[in-house]
Formats: sequence, C-alpha cells, structure tokens
Amino acid sequence: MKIREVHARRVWDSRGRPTVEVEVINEDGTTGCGIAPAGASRGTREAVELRDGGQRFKGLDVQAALRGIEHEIAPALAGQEVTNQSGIDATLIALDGTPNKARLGGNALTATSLAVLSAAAAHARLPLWQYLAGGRPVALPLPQIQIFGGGAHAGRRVDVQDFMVIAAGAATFAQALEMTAEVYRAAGELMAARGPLSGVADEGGWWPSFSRNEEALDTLVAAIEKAGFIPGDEVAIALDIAASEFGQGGRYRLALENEELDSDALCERLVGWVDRYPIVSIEDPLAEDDEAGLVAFTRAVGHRIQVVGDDYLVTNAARVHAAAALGACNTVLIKPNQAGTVTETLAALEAAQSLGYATIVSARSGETEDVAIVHLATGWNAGQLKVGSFARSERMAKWNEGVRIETRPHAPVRFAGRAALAGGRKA
Ligand code: 2PG
Ligand code: MG
Repeated sequence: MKIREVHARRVWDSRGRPTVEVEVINEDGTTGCGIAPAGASRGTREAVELRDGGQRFKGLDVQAALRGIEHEIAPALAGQEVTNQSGIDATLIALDGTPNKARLGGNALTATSLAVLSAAAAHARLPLWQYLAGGRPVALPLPQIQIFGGGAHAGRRVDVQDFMVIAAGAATFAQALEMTAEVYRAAGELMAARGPLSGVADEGGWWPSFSRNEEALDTLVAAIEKAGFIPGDEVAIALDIAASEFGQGGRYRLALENEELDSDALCERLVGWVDRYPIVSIEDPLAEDDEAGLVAFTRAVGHRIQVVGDDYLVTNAARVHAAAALGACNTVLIKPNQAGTVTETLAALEAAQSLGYATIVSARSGETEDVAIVHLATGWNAGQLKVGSFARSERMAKWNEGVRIETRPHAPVRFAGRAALAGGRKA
C-alpha cells in the first residue's frame, strides 16, 4: 500500500509546549498519526529537536520542523510503500543529512516515522502491537511507575529524578496497576501528613518535599508498607538517578545534602542504598561521561539489580554494543525520540536483546495522549515499560492502553512480570 499524503500540524504536550504531530494517509484511505514527545533531562547524544528560538513560546515553537515536513519529507514519502519502514526511515535520515538529525529535527523525524508505522498497522487492520509482533508470542511489559518526581522534573527540589515502584508480585498488568494505585495513594497520604501537600511534578509523581534524598526512599518504603505490601517481594523500588543532571567530569553535587562526591563516593553511596533498601533497578547511576564509573557500578551490583543506561546509551545500537564490550549497564532504556526513527529504535532494542541486556521502553517527561510506546513495548516484547507516574492523563492513557491490550476479548495477552527484570533480585 502506497502513501498518498503526509501532513504536519502543531499540537501541545503535557507541559503546555508546542510539539509536532504527523498524519500519514495511505492510498486506500487508512491513516496513521505520530506525535513527538520531549525530554527535559536529555543525553547529549540524543537526536536534536528543531525549535524555532526567539520570543514566541520561550523559543520552543516548531514551525521550522513543520515546514521541513511539508516541503521536504511529504514529497519524498508520497508514493512510497508504507510497510517499508526501514526504507522510509533511511530516506528520512538521508534527507536530514546530519549525524544528529539537527537539520530537519529529531522531533519531525520521530513524529513522521511513528506516523508511518501506525499507518502501516492501520492498513493491515491490526492494533499496532499485533502488527509489530507479526505472529510471534509477546507479553505485556512490567511497569516501572513513578511515586515521587524530582530532579529536572521538580525544579531540582531533590537531586534524584525518579523514585519509582515495580509491582514485582503482580500476576497481570492490571494487577500491577492496582498495586501501584494503592502505593501512590498511600504515599500521597504520608506526604499530606507531613505538612501541606504541594501537588505533583512533571510526570505526575508527588512533589518531593524532602530534606535528604534518603528521606524519599524511607517514605517510599513506608508507603509500600502502608499500602499493605511486602517491600521488595511484592512491590520493589526503582530509581532514575539521572546523574548527568548534577555531575560532570567525575564530580557530583548533591544539592539537598550539600555535598560534593567523586565517582567512587557516589558509587559507594548508591551501593549502600542497594544494601539497605528493596531496590531492584537503578538508571543513570553515574553521568553519561563517566564510563569508568558506570563499569565499576555495574561490576559492584549488576548481578543483584538492573543497571539501566539512558543518557549514556541514548537508544543507540552502536553504543549498546560498546557498553556491553566494557561491561557497563545490563539494561537499556529505549526512547524512540532519542534515536529519531522507529528503525534505529528497534536496532537498539535488538542489539540489547542479542547481548542479553534487559530493555525498558520509556516515555519522556513531556508527553501527549499518544499511546504508541505501549504498543512498541508489547509488540517488540521489550519486557518493561516506564511512562511516569499514576496521575495525569498523558500517563494514565498509556497505562489504560496496556489494560485494553491485556483484556482484549477472546485472546488475552500474557504479562511479562518480574522475569523481565535483569539482576538477581527479581526472584
Ligand atoms: C528519563 C526521562 C523520563 P526526560 O530521564 O528517563 O523520566 O526524563 O524525558 O526528561 O529525559
Ligand atoms: Mg532517565
């Protein structure tokens, strides 16, 4: 089936900022849409977003990205076979012509590539996850769900970015959400009991009114217990330290504790947390430029917990191979807009799977109602999914989509469960 038309429009993300939506219309009239999400804590090697600059919307408008789609991408894609995702993505990469997609914009390419994928599934009259699975057995991902949001998503109120839970004891995706709903509510009650509740951070996690990073961990354990679950066994903790945000050149500044740590000291601090708290996963424990630190941390705890590369690996197959050769990380975060096309995203995921790394498909802090990543996580059998907290509809739309896939009539989809986790603590 050939593509007839490609259109672009500006829509708005969960932070009220402009973003790019692309609609692809096939010759048979079926259509597909894709929307670019936006990160706040970004790796330096991510595909670059094209933003207009200037005064309007604090420089974040996307008119140039829209023009590139209308004037260059749309004519190049018209008449191409919609199911030829890798060929179309190669066209997009060649048209852009830069190593980091800076000319046409990673946002323009991501939205276009996802729209083409969704139009191909629409033509096949299949839900996206099923189109991607292509008849292979797949499972619903194990969710990582944020309870407190910090770092760049909460005015750096605490240094650690994501305090999350994993309902390791859940037998189904729906049950994982049920368990998380109880923990999220219990955490909110604990926060309210300490003083005035001050709302939520960018991804819907409770605003982190803590005086130490460890106080957030203590509160999270208390919330798991208050909700009636056994910490670690039924509900475990996952962290995204997002260390590139407060560290560079092997020096890390913990603002809350008013301390400066070197790489070894931060590593030691985090290993101490792994010893004392029911943590099963830590993302970006050291900064993206601290490869030796990432190797050392993985050596220290990689047999016990997940060590997840986000800023460091930026959904890039070559970087995943290089990390594996060094022994850095054992899990890859997969974000389509870090790579910029569906094909490159899949290449990173397949590289991870071939090397025995676990994979987590992830949303961004700036999101929309688009639920494509739930389908990618399921159809690609990624094992895990991270989309922020258990509040706000740009997050809930994705959790609800997982429930729909799991409970579809007549042919329920299996749940990956705790087996999807890397590291020994999954058992
Ligand atoms: C991350 C993401 C999602 P951002 O660091 O993993 O939490 O944040 O989209 O701001 O990069
Ligand atoms: Mg991260």
